[in-house]
Amino acid sequence: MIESWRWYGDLDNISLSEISQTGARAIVTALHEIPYGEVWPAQAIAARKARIKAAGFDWTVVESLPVHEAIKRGEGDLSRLFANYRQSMANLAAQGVDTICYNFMPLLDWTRTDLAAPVAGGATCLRFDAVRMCAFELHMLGRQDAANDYAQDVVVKADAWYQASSEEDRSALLAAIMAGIPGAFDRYDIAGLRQELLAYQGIGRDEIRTNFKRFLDEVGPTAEELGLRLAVHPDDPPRNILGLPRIVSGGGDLAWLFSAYDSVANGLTLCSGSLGASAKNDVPEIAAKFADRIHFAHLRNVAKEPDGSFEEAAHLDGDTDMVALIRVLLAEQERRKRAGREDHLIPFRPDHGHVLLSDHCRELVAGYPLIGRLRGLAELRGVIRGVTGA
Ligand code: DNO
Repeated sequence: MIESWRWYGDLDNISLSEISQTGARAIVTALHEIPYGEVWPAQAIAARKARIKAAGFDWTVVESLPVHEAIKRGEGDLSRLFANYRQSMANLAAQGVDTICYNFMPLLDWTRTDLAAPVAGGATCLRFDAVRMCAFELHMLGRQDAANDYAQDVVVKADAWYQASSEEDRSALLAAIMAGIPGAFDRYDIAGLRQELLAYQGIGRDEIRTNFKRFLDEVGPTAEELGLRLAVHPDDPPRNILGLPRIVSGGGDLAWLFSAYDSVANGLTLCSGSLGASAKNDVPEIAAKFADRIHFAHLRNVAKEPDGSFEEAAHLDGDTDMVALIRVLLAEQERRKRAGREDHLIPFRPDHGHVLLSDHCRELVAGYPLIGRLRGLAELRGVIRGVTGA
């Protein structure tokens, strides 16, 4: 497997030379400074590639090439947005960036309610708390229907949390929920969020599926021509958020997605933490079922709670059997190798990580600490070497 590391370019306080000390050999990045929907210029991609190469890394996976909200909503004349996406794909392909991670989550990307939940010994982790998410939706956003999306006892606890909360608690909650949106664009306040939700009115699961299929029909053939692989990132968490349908949440969704546009170019970012946050998902089983569509892997773990809350566990702890998952990925690599594929190695990155030790002393992108991910990478590397016997 190819050890990779997510780097946010100039928005990242972690330098490429620090990353080289982790032993990772590939960088996963994006031109986060370019607004969604605009073309990624060939020169900007080439400059980023050269900078990464000069630091001794390869750049073959882009995370993410974002899909504009208008495409997810299927709104208006989308020809310019599709053409721009295809042009960015061509510009990436010209630089040898051949794997495109993206998502089709409406409005928000990964969603947590707490960016610094305590872990024994002084570390912190990311947490999704069903009670606080419910409080946010019901009381801060005023979305009455949210009561149907949570168990009754969660709704009761959410009322209590809100009544007892301070202004500071509420703004920390909003900031945590917004933290998943990468790059510098599109963070919302409550009024902005309400406005954006209005734009999704009347758009249900079927409509989002139709719009997703349309996107694949528009960009899939280009991916095939250019030799690119599209790798959709599953919903995180795998449940509807703010009442907006999420349609890449489990095995059934993936089966639909891969048949909606049946091509190996239409593939998956196997994110064990996202899929693993639903009790319905057996991650190693899902990985085995769709192995030939896995173009990239995010490896991390979560510990789930009965009410739908979960916390990010250390990479080898939590509910997903990471060793079993890695066995599946290694078996798929072997299959590709036997089939004569030169590019049989699957890139993966240690996803997220606890904030550990000196991580507390610097400002870092939420979820992406240096030491926490270094620990994750070291543990995953150990499992991979152990399983392969190398
Ligand atoms: C979270 C990430 C996601 C991912 C996007 C891909 O840490 O895994 O934000 O980059 O969903 O489009």
